[in-house]
Amino acid sequence: LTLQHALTRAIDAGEISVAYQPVMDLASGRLHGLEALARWQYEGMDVAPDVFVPTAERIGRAGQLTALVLDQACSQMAVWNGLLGHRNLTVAVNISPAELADPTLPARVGATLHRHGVDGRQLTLEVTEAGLLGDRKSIHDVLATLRGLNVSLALDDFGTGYNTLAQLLTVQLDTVKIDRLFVQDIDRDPQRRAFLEAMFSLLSRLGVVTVAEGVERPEQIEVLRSMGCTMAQGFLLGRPYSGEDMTPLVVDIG
Ligand code: G
Ligand code: G
Ligand code: MN
Ligand code: NA
Repeated sequence: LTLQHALTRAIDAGEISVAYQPVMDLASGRLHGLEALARWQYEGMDVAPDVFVPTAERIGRAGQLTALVLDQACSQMAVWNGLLGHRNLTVAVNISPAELADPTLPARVGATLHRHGVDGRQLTLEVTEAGLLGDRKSIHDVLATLRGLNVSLALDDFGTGYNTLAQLLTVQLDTVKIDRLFVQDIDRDPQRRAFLEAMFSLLSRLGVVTVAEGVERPEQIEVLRSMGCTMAQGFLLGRPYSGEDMTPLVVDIG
C-alpha cells in the first residue's frame, strides 16, 4: 500500500486527528485562542503534516482534510465554550491555497459553525501566500461571504515567500503570522530585529493583527512586545496537544 492509498483511506474513514497549539495575547498574557493542526498516524507512526498535507492536495483530498479538521475544531470549541461560559476564544484552521478560491468553501464553513453552535468570530482561516495568487474575483467573493459569517483570514508563514508586500495589499487580511525563521534570532540579530520592527509598524498601521510564530525563548517575548506584536505562538508558550490535554490550560487562562 502506498502512502497515497493509505492517506486516501484514512481521509475517507475520517482517521485524521487534531492537535491544538495555544496563541497568547502579548498585552494581557492570556490565551487568545488555538491553532488546529492536523495529525495522521500510519502504521503506528506519526506522519508529518509537511508530508501528508501536500499529498492530500495532490490526490484532490484537500477539501476533505480541511472539513475533517474544521469539524473537530468546531466540536472542540463548543466543548470549551461550554466550560468557559463565553465564546471569546478563537480557533485557527489551516486551509490549502486552492480552497480560498473555491466558491463552495463559505457555505461549508458556515454549515459547520452552525452545526456546532460556534460563533463565526471564533474562527480564523489560515492560508499561505500561494492562496492569494488564485483568481482575484473568486477570492474576493469567497472572502466577502466569509466576512458575512464574521470569519477572519490570516496569512500564514509570512516572510518565507516573495512578493508578499504587494500581496498584503491585494486582499484584506485580518491577521499576519510571522514565520518562525524570522522570529528565531530576533533578540540576537539586529538586522532581523530592524526588519521586523518595520514590518510590525506597517502591519499595525494597516490594522492587521500580528502573530509571531515559533517563540522558544523568553527574550524573544520581550523584544516582540516592545515592537508592538499582538500575539505569540511557540514551544515556550505551549506545544500542540490533543483537545483533552489542552483543556486544563484553556480553562485556566481562556
Ligand atoms: O505542527 P506542524 O508540524 O503541525 O505543521 C506543519 C505545517 O502543516 C504547518 O505549516 C501547518 O500550517 C500545516 N498544517 C497543519 N495542519 C494542517 C491542515 O489541517 N491543513 C493544511 N492545509 N495545513 C496544515
Ligand atoms: O506553518 P504552520 O504555522 O501553520 O505550523 C506550525 C508548525 O510549527 C507546526 O509544525 C508546529 O508544530 C511548529 N511549531 C510551533 N511552535 C514551534 C516552535 O516554537 N518551534 C519550532 N521549531 N516549531 C514550532
Ligand atoms: Mn498555520
Ligand atoms: Na507558519
